[in-house]
Amino acid sequence: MTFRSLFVLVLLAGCSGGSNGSDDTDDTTSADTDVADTDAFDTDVADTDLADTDAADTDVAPNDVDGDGVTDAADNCGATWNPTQADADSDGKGDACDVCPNASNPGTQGCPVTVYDVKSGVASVGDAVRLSDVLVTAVAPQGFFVQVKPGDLDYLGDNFSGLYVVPSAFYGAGATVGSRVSFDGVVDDQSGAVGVGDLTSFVTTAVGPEALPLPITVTAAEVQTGGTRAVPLEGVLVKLSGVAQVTAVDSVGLGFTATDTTGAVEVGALLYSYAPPVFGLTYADLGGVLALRAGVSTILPRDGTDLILSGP
Ligand SMILES: [Ca+2]
Ligand SMILES: [Ca+2]
Ligand SMILES: [Ca+2]
Repeated sequence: MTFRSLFVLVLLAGCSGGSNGSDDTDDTTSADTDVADTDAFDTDVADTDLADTDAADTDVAPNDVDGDGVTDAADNCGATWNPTQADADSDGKGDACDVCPNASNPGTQGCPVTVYDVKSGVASVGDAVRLSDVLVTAVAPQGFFVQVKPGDLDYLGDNFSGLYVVPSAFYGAGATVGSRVSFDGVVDDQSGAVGVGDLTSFVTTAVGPEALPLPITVTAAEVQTGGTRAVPLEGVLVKLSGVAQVTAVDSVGLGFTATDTTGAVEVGALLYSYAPPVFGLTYADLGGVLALRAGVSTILPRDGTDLILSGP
């Protein structure tokens, strides 16, 4: 018998003993089983099971959910495997999970964005964002509109230049028309229009009041619900180019339908309680902030200068 054959025989004998061979009645005692299972030759199932439930295997997971070797409490991306913990902007959010890895935004501070980013979809609903030095164009009972105006460093045109901001319980109250403000908040879907809400900071950077951007001249057809400019100019100051007539009056509130030669658009009183509209009245000037209200593209006059009756 060669040495190799002898080795195999010994191995087989070991397995037989570990699997409760009938020739070994002592195997049912705990002492005997323990010895067999820790035998160097023993590769049976029982031994593997013991290894899987031993302390070394289960100690790692509870406080390092992503298994990157950094405990949850110290991990700068607790749910993302990033053993190097690289954090280029040193804001405490690791590069692997930092939405803006090169723009410091510690804590609840949002990533720096422009109004255009929010309105054109560069930033997504749910993103924490920071808007800086934007101009307040109108103040509503429960929020305010901001807009980028020609001459601003980040001005990129009329489209997607305005949005509505909903303050939180602690931040955003007290915005005034013509002031510049900076704030952190979350991109939200405001009944179909994209804006910013849930503010986590708010500061007035310049009281002003600064001159507001001139209204964009539009037709009713362009800004009515589904019109070609209704979405791009949502949140932007607009003004109808021609005379508009009251062709329908809402049964509740002061809302009405204004019709020019191109189409009909809804007008609402969110920002200004004007005199009740009368069917057939005509306005030489009709303007305000264009806003999607309950799914309806609506012009919101800000004051008397946005609603000027025509002729006698
Ligand atoms: Ca970890
Ligand atoms: Ca991690
Ligand atoms: Ca970072």
